[in-house]
Amino acid sequence: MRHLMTGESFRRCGLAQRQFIRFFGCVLYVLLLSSCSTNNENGNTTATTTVSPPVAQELTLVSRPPAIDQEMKQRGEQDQAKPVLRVISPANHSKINGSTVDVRLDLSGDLKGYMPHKDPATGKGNHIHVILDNQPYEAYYELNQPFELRNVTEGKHTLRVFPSRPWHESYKNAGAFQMVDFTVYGGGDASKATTTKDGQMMAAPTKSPAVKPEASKAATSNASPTPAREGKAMASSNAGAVDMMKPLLTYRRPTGDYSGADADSIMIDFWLTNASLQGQGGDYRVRYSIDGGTPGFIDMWDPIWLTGWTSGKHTVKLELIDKNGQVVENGGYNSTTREINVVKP
Ligand SMILES: [Cu+2]
Repeated sequence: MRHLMTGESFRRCGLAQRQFIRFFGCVLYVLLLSSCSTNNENGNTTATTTVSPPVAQELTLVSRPPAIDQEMKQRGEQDQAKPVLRVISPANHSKINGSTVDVRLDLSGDLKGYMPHKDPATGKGNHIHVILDNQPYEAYYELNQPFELRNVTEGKHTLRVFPSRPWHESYKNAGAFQMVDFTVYGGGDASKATTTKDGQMMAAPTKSPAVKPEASKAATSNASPTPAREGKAMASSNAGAVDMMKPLLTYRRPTGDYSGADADSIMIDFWLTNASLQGQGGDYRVRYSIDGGTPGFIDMWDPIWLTGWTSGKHTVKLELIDKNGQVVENGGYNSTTREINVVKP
């Protein structure tokens, strides 16, 4: 009897406890919800926290910004040029000893005055985009001397090059894009410091943290009294299993930092090889997604501009997809995500 009573009271007690826990849980949940929404509101109004993105972002497609239209007019017929590049070095399928790879290019074709050169006053100008493997591109301005890819790791690599305008929109005529592969023996060691030709330290060991592009660029520009060659200490990477005969999407822009007027509308630009898009009678589409959001599609091979960016870091994903919406496999290059940093006043 006593036994039963104890058992029953125990069960009752257990029931009461469970109900209490449930009730308390609900109260906690409601409290959490309200505190979350309060935090969000604070985040929205101050916008100084590092939450990315801090506010909802609504991007809109816009046409080429008027400032660029104006610049195009001032350039005369240059934007109708059909520049043709040829990679002299590294030769396709070549073997290279050591971690520095000289890129030498030959530019020909119907140039209409197009010539890569950095204007010292503005720091801008026509340039060539140089892409090692599937890393972000590097800008190469003065073709009379080679561009040095430094600290290139051992193994197989791809190099992609194509001419660009000062606002980083690429020329898309036949022959503008070139791609080669090469293999490095005794390449760069990620644990060793990268130095300039004079042996001057230009970057800390790339192990951790990775070399910051801005830091190495700054170091290059004032490395020595004699103007240093254009070049860049490369991040560690190797070629994907790319088939040069298969459809290939080359991610170009956006990349890096955007501030001031540059952050108003940001261009997505890419190169397409062995594929035509559905708006031009082909089978393929380019799918883009910002911050992992609802994807958009590009069916004509032209740059697009998106406006409405909020301050902070954003990811941009660009993919080449087939009729069935599947990413076209080609060494992993046809699906690329880059992080950009937008700074708005
Ligand atoms: Cu560029």
